Amino acid sequence: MKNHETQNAPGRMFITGATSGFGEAIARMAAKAGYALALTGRRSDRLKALQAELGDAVQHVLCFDVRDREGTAEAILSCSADFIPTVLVNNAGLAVGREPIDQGIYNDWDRMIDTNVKGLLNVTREWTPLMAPGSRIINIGSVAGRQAYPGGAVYNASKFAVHGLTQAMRMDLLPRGIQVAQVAPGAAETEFSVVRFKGDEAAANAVYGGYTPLSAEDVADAVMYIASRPEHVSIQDVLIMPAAQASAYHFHKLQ
Ligand code: NDP
Ligand code: 8X3
Repeated sequence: MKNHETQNAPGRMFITGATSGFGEAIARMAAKAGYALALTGRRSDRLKALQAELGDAVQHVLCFDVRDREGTAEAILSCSADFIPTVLVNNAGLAVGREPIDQGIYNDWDRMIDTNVKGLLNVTREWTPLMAPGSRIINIGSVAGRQAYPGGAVYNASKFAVHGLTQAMRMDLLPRGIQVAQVAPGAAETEFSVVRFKGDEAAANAVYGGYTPLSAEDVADAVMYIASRPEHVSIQDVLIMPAAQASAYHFHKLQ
């Protein structure tokens, strides 16, 4: 279903990690559907370029690192009083490295846990007290949060954490009428693998060879579907994979 305009009145969407990949695609689709947007990320040049493209739909551009608890709180506090999100998309995240556990790099581990788990918590803790009944939170998990794979340990742990947090948040926020959903994608071609392989483009491209991966727009479409359901409908969990991927480790590749 591509019509995200008719099911539910568009409101205000706060997107973490809007400078590339899923977040950027979500911002474009949400602007088209009539949402007012807050775009966030660490790269201010990317944020400004997207703001210029999307025009009046963008109400706030917030350049901050979700790992920085004080900076996150300040950025959220700087939003105007009339910009309390009706949809919070916790998307900012990354994988760094593919080393087995006995060769893991502490700094890589910290980056993943501090961004994917603590960053999501920082943003959620600041916004949830203010959000109104009928609002939604959409967490971006991963197939890596359902199935572990070799060389994925700490990324797996961080996305298993998102899976668990999504369930517990849903229970905690049920009495307040705030829905909590997870979109868990399989392999999608974004900047994700370039970041994971620390700028090694050949290694990143190899991840997507021999099959058609998901695009950022495929994942954004799932987020928009959840966001645009009528208020009484709660889509709790979407596992979205390329047709050529059956699990975290089963791919049908044509070489
Ligand atoms: P991208 O690398 O294209 O985008 C990641 C986004 O996260 C960027 O906008 C980046 O912005 C932001 N980000 C990263 N670290 C921080 C930070 N410390 N503070 C604020 N923002 C940050 O990757 P994707 O779009 O693919 O990834 C988005 C999410 O989807 C991640 O959570 C990822 O784990 C998940 N995912 C990705 C899959 C894939 O195959 N691509 C599959 C399943 C899940 P900036 O660098 O400007 O801060
Ligand atoms: C990203 C998908 O399979 O590279 O979350 O972990 S995978």
